[in-house]
Amino acid sequence: MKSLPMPSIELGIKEQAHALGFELVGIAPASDADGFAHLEDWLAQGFAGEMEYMARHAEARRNPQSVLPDVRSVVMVAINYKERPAAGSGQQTTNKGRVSCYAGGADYHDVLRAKLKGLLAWIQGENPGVRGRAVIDTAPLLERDFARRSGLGWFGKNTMLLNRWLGSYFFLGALLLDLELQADDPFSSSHCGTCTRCLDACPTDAFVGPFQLDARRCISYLTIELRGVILEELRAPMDDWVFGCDICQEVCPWNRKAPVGREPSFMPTQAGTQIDLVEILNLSDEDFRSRFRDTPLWRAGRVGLARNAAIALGNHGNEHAVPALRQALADVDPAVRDAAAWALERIRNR
Ligand code: B12
Ligand code: SF4
Ligand code: SF4
Repeated sequence: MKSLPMPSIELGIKEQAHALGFELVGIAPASDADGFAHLEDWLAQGFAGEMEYMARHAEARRNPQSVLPDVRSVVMVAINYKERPAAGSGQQTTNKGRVSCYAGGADYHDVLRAKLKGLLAWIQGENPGVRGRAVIDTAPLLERDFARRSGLGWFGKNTMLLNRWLGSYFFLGALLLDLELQADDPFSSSHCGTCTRCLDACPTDAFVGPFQLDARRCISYLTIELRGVILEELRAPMDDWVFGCDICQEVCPWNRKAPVGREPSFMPTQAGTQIDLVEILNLSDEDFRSRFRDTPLWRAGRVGLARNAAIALGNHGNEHAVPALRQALADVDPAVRDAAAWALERIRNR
């Protein structure tokens, strides 16, 4: 009697990853990142702004060996967070600020870390002694680079990794292993064609050209990463975004037909993707801590969110916000005071 062929470890890893909720999984060899020269160029042009961790750990992004010595393979996973469109979504509501749809639910770092640890435990069950490390923005690794290389998709002109089925509303995660695995073919085609919708739609002109983003002008950087005062010319185009920005993905044709995400923890919580700006502007440190501690918005800090809320209120131009903005003129932080003064001036001039 013929015995059935043993299922390969690669197949087993993929089945487990799907069972854990990852829509995409691919395997890349643990060699130098193909796009490292692009990263060097990007840093040299100053496009990273104040994200000095990008420059500090730049060399480490050349090869995953710097994250896990003896690494042999990089298992790349992707999980969909696309929101179900709500009635009236996209509409601006008076005194509400928009939060990027990636941040309406749980913090993706926590969700992916737990799933990747589950995957590692399964692999170690099959191959005792294997060492691995899960990475979700938590170590220097060019994630989109390895995702393309493991066959997950192509670099869109908006710099997002795109997949024909999922579009770009997905998070990436990596599991570095000291186990030699059969790698998948890299994704070598591009499906952007002559389209330039993302480049044309960016309200702050953050794209220097296709595939090149000057983060210093990106609303995502301004609202989440930048500490201190936001350049005046960028405040009006920020509109009512208070945490992240989805515009260069919203306009992408590949996201139109992409399925809605299945992971329950990414579904918007009560705060959701529209938050009350006046409430945010006048939050105390303690209120901020208790409301946002375990959410993605924690990263912006009380000051960052209050500054962003003041700018969004100025852009709404609604006089109801004047008392809260006046109160913010006495905020302990100069960036909040500056944004509140700008917003009051903008409302007055309307
Ligand atoms: C720094 C960072 C940012 C910065 C800078 C973004 C940027 N485009 O570089 C800011 C704060 C602006 C940002 C914003 C966002 N980010 Co971010 N970010 C990162 C981080 C930590 C590093 C990215 C990086 O290395 N940038 C440096 C540049 C040089 O690299 P790159 O853009 O990936 O470019 C690669 C290729 O495009 C290629 N390349 C570069 N130039 C050229 C030129 C040509 C001609 C070609 C062909 C290729 C090419 O080589 C590069 C290296 O591989 C990654 C996580 C990680 N560790 O990788 C998440 C990550 C990229 N971000 C993510 C997300 C979700 C976002 C936002 C959508 C969040 C939001 N809604 O606000 C926005 C999207 C804005 C945008 N259009 O990119 C996801 C993207 C998932 C995906 N499907 O692509 C990641 C992977 C996090 C994750 N684990 O899921 N982010
Ligand atoms: S996230 Fe928004 S601001 Fe940043 S590049 Fe995309 S459209 Fe422009
Ligand atoms: S909007 Fe067009 S150019 Fe931009 S990423 Fe999508 S398909 Fe590519």
